[in-house]
Amino acid sequence: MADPMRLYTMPGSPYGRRVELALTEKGLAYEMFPLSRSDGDLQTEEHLKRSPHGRVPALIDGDVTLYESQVILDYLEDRYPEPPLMPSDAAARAQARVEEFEALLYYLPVFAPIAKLKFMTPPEERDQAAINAAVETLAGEQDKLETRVAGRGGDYILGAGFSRADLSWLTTVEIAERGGLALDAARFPWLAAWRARLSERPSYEATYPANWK
Ligand SMILES: N[C@@H](CCC(=O)N[C@@H](CS)C(=O)NCC(=O)O)C(=O)O
Repeated sequence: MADPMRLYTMPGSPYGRRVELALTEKGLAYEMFPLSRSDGDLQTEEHLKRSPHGRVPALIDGDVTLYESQVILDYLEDRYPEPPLMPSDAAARAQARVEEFEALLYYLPVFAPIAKLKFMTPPEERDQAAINAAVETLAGEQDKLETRVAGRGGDYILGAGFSRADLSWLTTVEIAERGGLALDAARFPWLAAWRARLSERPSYEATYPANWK
């Protein structure tokens, strides 16, 4: 039997957790290797060989070593197509990627200042007014997501079917919540109901970061 895959990530990383969710949804065996920025794990010679920019996630599958979460997800879909996490129709597949890019290229950069102000700053040095302002800016981005996906009238990000777009947005809105943007049903009713639905999938509990419990 092949060795389990090896996933190097930081607990809670939205990039790493979307890969963990995909591995779990596909029923693939993997071992987790949690890394710590503050312990210097991202800059070791060993990790830089796996991920030359000193980031997570990185995945090793036999003799294949990959970094960049989007590339890893594409590899998993190509190499282990069942069960599929992408729609079969070309237009719907493109739409799934648009949603992934919305999360990666448009939403997460708006979240980045919050990560810096909150997760990378000691509590006594945190500027709460700046955090509040950044959270409100992010809430504006999340309003756009709420309107777009609720407008599709389905249970999932693309509308009717569960897909990789759900994994990417789930990990993204949940890291935002850790940063202070509550997934409040009054402001984000569709997203709050969707998160409750996804949290009933076995993959949710299996990949929920231990340090968030
Ligand atoms: N484009 C990369 C982004 C990965 C990324 O930025 N990961 C963060 C963790 S959430 C990281 O490793 N940051 C390096 C650091 O914190 O020093 C991907 O999708 O894999």
